[in-house]
Amino acid sequence: MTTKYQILKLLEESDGKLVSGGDIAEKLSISRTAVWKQIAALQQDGYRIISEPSKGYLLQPSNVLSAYEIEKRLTTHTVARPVLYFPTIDSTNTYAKTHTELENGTVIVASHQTAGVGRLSRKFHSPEGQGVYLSILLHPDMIAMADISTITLLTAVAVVDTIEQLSGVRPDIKWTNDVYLHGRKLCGILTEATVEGESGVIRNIIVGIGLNLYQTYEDFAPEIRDIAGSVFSETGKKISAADYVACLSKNFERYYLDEHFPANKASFLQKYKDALFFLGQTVQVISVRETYMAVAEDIDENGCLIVRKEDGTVAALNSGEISLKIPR
Ligand code: BT5
Repeated sequence: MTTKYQILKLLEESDGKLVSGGDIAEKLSISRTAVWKQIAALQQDGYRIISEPSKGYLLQPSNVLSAYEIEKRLTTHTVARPVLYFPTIDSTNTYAKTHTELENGTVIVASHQTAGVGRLSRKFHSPEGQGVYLSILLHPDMIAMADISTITLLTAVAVVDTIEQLSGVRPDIKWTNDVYLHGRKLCGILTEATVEGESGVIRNIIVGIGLNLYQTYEDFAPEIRDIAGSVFSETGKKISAADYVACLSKNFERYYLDEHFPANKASFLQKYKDALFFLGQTVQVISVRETYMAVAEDIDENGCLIVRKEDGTVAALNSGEISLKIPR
């Protein structure tokens, strides 16, 4: 552990009492100036540390996202071990795709993305300090192409469980990859895979999850202001990003590893269906080829959306190229 985090740990363990610079210096065999420099670095990271001249330092409750803060909260065996944190990155999915040598379960987390991506190369707004953006890298043993889209559904259930556990409110799911609350999108999921050209074997899966945490409606860019929301705007709760990453890692691990995905498909698909907010309603189906109105009836065992068109015919929609619009 670096000196900076050794000092942080001493402050965390002080039970609300001031810790003198002299005591820290002695315990860690460093100079008081070195202590002071590390305290300044911690403050720079966002820790609220009060300094009382000639008495010492006091750590106040702080909301900081870092690998240290996530690791402190982790209860997983594989997911997020290790966890890599970047204050700013282009895209956590891009990082995972270009660093597939990292271990199975590695999680890449950022507080800000300069080139966050959604499906079909759409932009995912990832402003600094307003949300949390992460990717889980997986090296599956043997996995069918069709199961990749079901991982998106599994992830949506893990996200919904996590937000409920931390805020007390259970959000909804919009097929296929969005988490909503009060008709506003809080979270988007993008699952990608790398396939070996020769054999067609799927080598890596990258599950990217972006969550809006703290925005008010005015904070969103004009093009998404009417459709986007955050955990704060919809529940009034400011949950910590580190709590969220640790809790989501645990929930994902449970559904994906502990329950032996895809053997548990039926049970998480039922949870997925229970969270869908538009079953039984008329929706607009938008594909590259056509746009039409249909009643959303069910989700089948492969995660396809079953719709009944106006002429009475039934279709099973595969997620890839299709978007849904739900009339308000
Ligand atoms: C998604 O695509 O929603 C998948 C987003 C995945 C983002 C994560 S963040 C970590 C990882 N690294 C990445 O680079 N990506 C992943 P899609 O269903 O195609 O939705 C994109 C659409 O959602 C956009 O066209 C906007 O209309 C809307 N949108 C963009 N940013 C948003 C935001 N922050 N909140 C709500 N809606 C947003």
